[in-house]
Amino acid sequence: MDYFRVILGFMTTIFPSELISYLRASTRVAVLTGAGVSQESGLRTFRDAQVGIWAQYKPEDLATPQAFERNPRLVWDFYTTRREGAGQTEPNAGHLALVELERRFAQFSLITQNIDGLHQRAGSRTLIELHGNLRRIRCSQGCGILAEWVELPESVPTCPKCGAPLRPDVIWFGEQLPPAELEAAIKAVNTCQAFFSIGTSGLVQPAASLAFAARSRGAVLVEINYDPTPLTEHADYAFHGKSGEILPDLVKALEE
Ligand code: BV8
Ligand code: ZN
Repeated sequence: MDYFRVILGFMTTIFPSELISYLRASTRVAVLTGAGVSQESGLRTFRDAQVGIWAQYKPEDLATPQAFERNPRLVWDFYTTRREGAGQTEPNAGHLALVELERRFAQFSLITQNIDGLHQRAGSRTLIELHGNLRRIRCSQGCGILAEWVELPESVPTCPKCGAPLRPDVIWFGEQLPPAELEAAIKAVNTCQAFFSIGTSGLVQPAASLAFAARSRGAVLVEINYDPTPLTEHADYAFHGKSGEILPDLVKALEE
C-alpha cells in the first residue's frame, strides 16, 4: 500500500504513475463518500463536535427511531438545523471533481452516506443515497407519503393520510438501508475495477463494508481521507488530506 500525506494546500497531490495508467485504462469505477466530502463546504462532519444547543447531544443518539419516538420535536429541530445549514452551503471543489470523474468513466457509481444533498446540487447523476436525504420527509408509519421538506410548523407535521408524525427521509441507526439503493451499491461494488473511499471514517455499517467487498473482488482500493481510518492499511493507495484538493488534482492528473 502506498501512503501519501497531502499536507500542504499549495502542493499538488503526487499520484503514482501506475495508478493513473490503471485508471486511464478503467471504465468501471465506484465511489463511497462520507461527511468529510462536505466539510470544505462548511458542514460539520458526522462525528465533529456539535455546537450550540446540539453540543450536549451526540448525533448517533438523535439519529434513531427511539429518539424520535421519545421526543419527535427535538429530533425534528435537529434535522431542521442541519437542513438549514446544508441549504446555506455550496458544493465544494471535491463535489465538482466527482462530477468530472462521472463524465470520464463509462460506468461510474457515486454511493453516498451523506444526506445533505450537495452531490445532487453539484450535478452528480449516478447517485446512490444509502442513508436518505435531508430535503425529503416521509410518513413515520410508512403509508408512503413523501414530500419535499415543509417549513417547521409549531408542532411536528402530521401525515395527511394517516395522521402519524412526519419524519426526515433519512436512515437512522437500527434501521435497514433502502433495499434498492443497497442492491445498486452492491452491484457497483461487484463490477467496479477501482473503488474510492472518500471522506468517511469507515465506522458505519453496512456502508463501511463496501470497500472491503470491492477489494476482495480484486478492485483497486483508493482511500482519500483527512485522517487514517480502519481501511487505510487495506487500501492499495491512501491519500490523506482534503478531498476538495486531492480530487481536483486527480482529475488533472487523469487529463494530462
Ligand atoms: C443497519 C443518516 C440493519 C442520519 C446515518 C454491522 C452490520 C450492520 C449494522 C451494524 C453493524 N454493526 C453495527 C451496526 C449498527 C449501525 C452501525 O453501523 N453502528 C456503528 C456506529 C457501529 N448500523 C446501522 O444501524 C445501519 N442499519 O445496518 O440495519 C441492522 C439494524 C440493527 C442492528 C444490526 C443491523 C444504519 C446506519 C445509517 C445511520 N445513518 N446517517 C444522519 O445523518 O443523521 S450514518 C451517519 O454516519 C452519516 O450518514 C455519516 O455519513 C455516516 C458515516 O460517518 P462519516 O460520513 O464517515 O462521517 P465521520 O464524521 O464519521 O467521518 C468523516 C471523515 O471525514 C473523518 O474520517 C475525517 O477525517 C474526514 N474528513 C474531514 N474533513 C475532510 C475529511 N476527509 C477529506 N477531506 C476533508 N476536508
Ligand atoms: Zn401516513
